[in-house]
Amino acid sequence: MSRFREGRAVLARLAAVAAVVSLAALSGCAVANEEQSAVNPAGPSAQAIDVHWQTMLWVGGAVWVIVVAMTLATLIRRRRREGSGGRVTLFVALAGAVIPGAIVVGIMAQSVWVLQDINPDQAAEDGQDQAATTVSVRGHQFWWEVEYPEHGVITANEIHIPTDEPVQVELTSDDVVHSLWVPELSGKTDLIPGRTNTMTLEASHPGTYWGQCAEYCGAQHALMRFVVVAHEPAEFEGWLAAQAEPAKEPQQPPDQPTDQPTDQPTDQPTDQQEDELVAQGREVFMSSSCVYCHTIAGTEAQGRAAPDLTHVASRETLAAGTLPNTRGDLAAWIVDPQAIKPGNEMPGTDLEGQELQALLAYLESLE
Ligand code: HEC
Ligand SMILES: [Cu+2]
Repeated sequence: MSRFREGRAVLARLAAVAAVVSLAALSGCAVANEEQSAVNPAGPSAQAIDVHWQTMLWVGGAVWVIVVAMTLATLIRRRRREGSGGRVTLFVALAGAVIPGAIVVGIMAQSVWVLQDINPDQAAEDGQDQAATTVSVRGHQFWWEVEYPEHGVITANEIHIPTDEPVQVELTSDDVVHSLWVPELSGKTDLIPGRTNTMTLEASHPGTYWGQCAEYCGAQHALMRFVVVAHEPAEFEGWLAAQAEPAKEPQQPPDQPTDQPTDQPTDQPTDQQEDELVAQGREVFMSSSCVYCHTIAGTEAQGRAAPDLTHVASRETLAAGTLPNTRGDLAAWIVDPQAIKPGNEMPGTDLEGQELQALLAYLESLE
């Protein structure tokens, strides 16, 4: 085989490999998790980013097709035409420098414009809709503290916002660098210890949008998830008001025995039995180590190292999107959080039986 033929065979093989790899990469995009898709924008920032992404995809795709077609044409065409030096030089200048240069400058200009567009400081300077709601988010290994400073509300792993209104989000971190990303609503912004970054979240429709820590922050980085819940504005006000309330105190069971004997065997606990269980669970919580890390507003539990549990039962998930918030999963979490999310900051407990049941009943009453 001549040198020339050999070279062509190698080139052809390379082109085939490149084509297969590109197709595989593209199909990877197509099966991306539907819950966190940047190409399914649900707010203005994500929309601007999506337009930019589509531009890069289609322009880049067109360049790729043209280059591959020309490579194949060169491989198939055997004879080199002589005497067309001038045209070749022009072609090299256009296709090698002028056109790629124009594409790169165009895409850069668009990306600068998109960055300006989604920058909250820029929006404020332009006097565009000033954010009426401010949320502070503090990153922790491996969960999110969410505070509404003007309303005295603290929650965790859920950011509730009203629809059709830019919400200013102030970001900082307690330990290492994290990054907040809700692909359907906006781009990523880092949470950095000792400084405050701002971003805007805006959702055009009510719904639940999944987000994710997007900066590797330790063993459980992948289980540092959260949701943004967008409400109609009136519903949002209702949510804020409910969250601003201190925790519901258990009903004290009446001292006088009622006409219904409590030891009567039933499958379902009566309301009174449930109330007693909840009151007992409050005791268990307040006399356990839980109080050193967790706050339950209106009680003596005022720890700040862990998610606020004042309204934990109103949340959709436990441990930053790791588990659904059901009684069974709550029990599994409390008994052995290290088995579920190894390396997280919560130790296990040896509570069991009646005490555990009571604790679960109490936590589930915290709506
Ligand atoms: C040393 C501190 C510490 C102690 C003690 C502790 N926790 Fe936690 N707890 C945490 C941390 C940190 C998290 C968040 C873990 C994560 O998601 O990475 C957490 C998460 C939770 C959650 C999930 C909250 C949510 O919204 O995701 C519940 C419920 C909970 N703890 C209950 C308890 C109970 C009940 C006790 C006492 C038996 C207890 N914890 C003791 C630190 C602690
Ligand atoms: Cu993180």
